[in-house]
Amino acid sequence: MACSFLLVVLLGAVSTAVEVQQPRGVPLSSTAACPNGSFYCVNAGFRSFFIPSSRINDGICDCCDTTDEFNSGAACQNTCRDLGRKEKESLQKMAEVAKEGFLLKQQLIQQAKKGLEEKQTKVTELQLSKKVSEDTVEALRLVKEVAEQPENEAKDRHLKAWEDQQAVVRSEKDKTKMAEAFLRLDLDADDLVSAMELQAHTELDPDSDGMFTEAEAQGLLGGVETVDTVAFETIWSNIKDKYVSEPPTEVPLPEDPQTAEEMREPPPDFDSKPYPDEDIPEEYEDEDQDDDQDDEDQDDDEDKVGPPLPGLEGPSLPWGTHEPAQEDDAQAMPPYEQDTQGLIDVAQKARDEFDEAEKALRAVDDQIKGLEKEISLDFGPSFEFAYLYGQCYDLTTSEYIYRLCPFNRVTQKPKFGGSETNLGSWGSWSGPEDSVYSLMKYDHGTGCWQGPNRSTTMKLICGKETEVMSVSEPSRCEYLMEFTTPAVCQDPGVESNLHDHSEL
Ligand code: MAN
Repeated sequence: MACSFLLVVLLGAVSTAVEVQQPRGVPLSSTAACPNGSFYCVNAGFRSFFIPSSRINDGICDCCDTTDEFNSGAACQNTCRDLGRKEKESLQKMAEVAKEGFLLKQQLIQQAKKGLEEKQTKVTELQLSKKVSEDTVEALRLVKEVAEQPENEAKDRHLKAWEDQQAVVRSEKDKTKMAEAFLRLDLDADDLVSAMELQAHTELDPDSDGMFTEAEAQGLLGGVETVDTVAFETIWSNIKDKYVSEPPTEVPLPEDPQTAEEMREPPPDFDSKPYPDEDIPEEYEDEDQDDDQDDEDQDDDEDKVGPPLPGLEGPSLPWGTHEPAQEDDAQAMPPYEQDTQGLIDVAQKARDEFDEAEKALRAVDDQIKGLEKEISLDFGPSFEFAYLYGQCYDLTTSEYIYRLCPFNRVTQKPKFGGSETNLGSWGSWSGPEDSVYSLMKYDHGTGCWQGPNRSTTMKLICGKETEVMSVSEPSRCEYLMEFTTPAVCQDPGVESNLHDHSEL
């Protein structure tokens, strides 16, 4: 409809050489009266563009040259020159940034190439150093193994001696208990334990049915009526786990002084020294001197086996610790002898040196791996992005602190406390085919509740500074970061998008 005016309305005054009379709303190159229902804003001094014909004379100034509102009475001002000037300034500014950025980019490229060469040289050096380190580790491993053999033998000897001594202590303790048990069981002090005497200890009832019969007692005695101290040794091993030392409620005390005297003597047939003295390892021999102390310590043990009976204090153990004052397990192994300790010290030194060498080798290896990884990354056609490696850039918004570590990862941390969220790890360059290095994709970040794993697209924009300009979340858990860097600045002489119509 609006186009019906077009052919009849010409621009008014033809006052200057640059002003052209033309049909309103039709580009000079077109002869159609109303091309595709569009109206052409010439916008001299700014950019020409089409608007839908429906916007003609709608009271809103669409063309900066006011030509769309020729019959609506709208008071439009021609702002084209102003807009053109501003756009020109802005484009000029961008061109300056691009120019400076492009210069910076050249420096980055030079640095990156130098850095790459240095890294390659470093890898070669480190590989040589790794070989030396490996040889050192192997040599020190041998030294260590040679030193550890006598060390282990000496430690084993020490441990064995300690265990043997512990076994003697346990055996002596058991014999003491056995002797005491015999005396307690032998109620009539005739040096024999009978089935009837055994019956007084109802805890020994084999079937624990509350009826400890004489036949059961005899069974425990091996089918005989009585056993002497020698035969009791066999019986003892069968009953000792159940036996409790508390004397029966009525213990008939021997009245005959002769018998009482005999009771003070240790039972004659128990061998209180089952191991010959010469078997005692030297390192434990001097413990004999501790007898007094040991005698005092014995009280603890006696609490467990009942009050001491006359004649039971005596059986001395071969290594001097003739009564364990406490549970066997609670006793600490004595310190190593000087010779053994010397061997341990030598072996320990060899171990420390070996560990150090291994650590040094690992460090060299890690360095090589790190450099090889860096060298293998795609830092752009001229390594212009290499300088971003190992760096991190933060942007704080009202809610979060975003951190971008190029070629590594992107994170989001709540500003007022809370844990960090991974917004993606370095994935790949992902710009369009003609500008692959304009976008970076970081993916496989922290899972989003009922959504995808978080990911970030980083848009690289030419700038003199390297910084994160903005962060947005266009779709839930999919982030977009705008990042300026000189590395994407193009040679400003090559292309220009400036369509300056100010000459029109
Ligand atoms: C967190 C942040 C947000 C994200 C939601 C999704 O709050 O990572 O960016 O949108 O989780 O639940």
